[in-house]
Amino acid sequence: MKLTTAGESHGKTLVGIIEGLPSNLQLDFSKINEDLALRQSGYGRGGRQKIEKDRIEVLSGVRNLLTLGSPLAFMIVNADYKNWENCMSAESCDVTQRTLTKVRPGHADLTGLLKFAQTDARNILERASARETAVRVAAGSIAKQYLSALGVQVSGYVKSVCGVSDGAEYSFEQLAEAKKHPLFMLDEGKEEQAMKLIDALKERGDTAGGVVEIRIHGLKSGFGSCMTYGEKLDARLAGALMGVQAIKGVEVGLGFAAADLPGSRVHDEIYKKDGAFFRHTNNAGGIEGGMSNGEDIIVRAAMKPIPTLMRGLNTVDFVSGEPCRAAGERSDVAAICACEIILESVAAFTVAQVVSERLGGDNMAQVIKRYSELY
Ligand code: EPS
Repeated sequence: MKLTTAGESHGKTLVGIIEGLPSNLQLDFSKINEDLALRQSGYGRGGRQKIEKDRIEVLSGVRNLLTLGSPLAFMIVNADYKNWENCMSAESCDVTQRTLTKVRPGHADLTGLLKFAQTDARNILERASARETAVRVAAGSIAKQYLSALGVQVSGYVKSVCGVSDGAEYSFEQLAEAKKHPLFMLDEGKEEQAMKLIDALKERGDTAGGVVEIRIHGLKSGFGSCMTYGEKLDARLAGALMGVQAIKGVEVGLGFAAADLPGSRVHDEIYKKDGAFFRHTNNAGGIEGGMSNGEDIIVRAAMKPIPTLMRGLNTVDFVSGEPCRAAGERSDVAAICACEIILESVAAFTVAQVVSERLGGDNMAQVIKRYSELY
């Protein structure tokens, strides 16, 4: 299973193509659009989300709500394009409008300009923009429907915002509550505190990041491999999560905390009852030897603060070479809720890829039968 995305932030449309889906997967488009709306939601988002109303429009690969086994192509239209057509069109247009040369620290602007031999960072940032993640959310939502047919669920919540951290542990079932909250947090006191902090940062023209936890529930053991490093499930998930804009760190299970503890307090002891193996703890985050072990898979990712600050940071104008403040027309203050649903989607797509690599299957009935035969 493979996803290709295309599209610029203020271009005509975003596009996705998924190859390798089996036939006869029943799709619920309203669920995909719900995930797209969640990506646009959350406390601290900026003006752009008032313009967009993201919806999936399927172009091929589906008939009467059922996948055909052919490439599934879809688009998500950029409503803002009408305001940018005169400088973003593929046809001849006026590229002297909306140029960006006051390169933003933390964004792709400067390194992209040098690498792609450009003088206007617009040619870099349009693609580097997190707008592209709308496609990954739609694809991840389809992957969730594929996994759901096997009894595998994916969920998550926001664990911290700019240092306001929820240290509690929650059951998988409790995570469903998170999306009802303005910051997808489960501790209301912490959430209140985080919202006040976002207000204060907005006032100061500053931005926030945070930490998101994603869980995959119900995946049988043996997905991934201990035999070749590229097939390790933790490596696949970490690579996919790190591939999301603004992610600077990923951990699995206890993660970095495991390095500070003796082995007796880290490794999950193994028991057997009625023919089934189980553990009382899940410090490994559901992955041992690069393979799922049947417990919940737990991954956390750290999002850096948004690099477009309304107050601007010190930088240099790429064309004049003069010191200046970085550009900032409008910006999200925090996009941690978007980050949560994006990471959930990317994790779901990665697990769906790993499942389809192991099980193959031309049609859903075959996939479901093969999955049911596993331990
Ligand atoms: C982004 C800048 C902002 C964000 C955008 C990502 O867009 P604009 O420049 O239009 O104000 O809103 O994210 C989205 C549009 C989105 O849908 O997530 C950036 O520079 O990365």
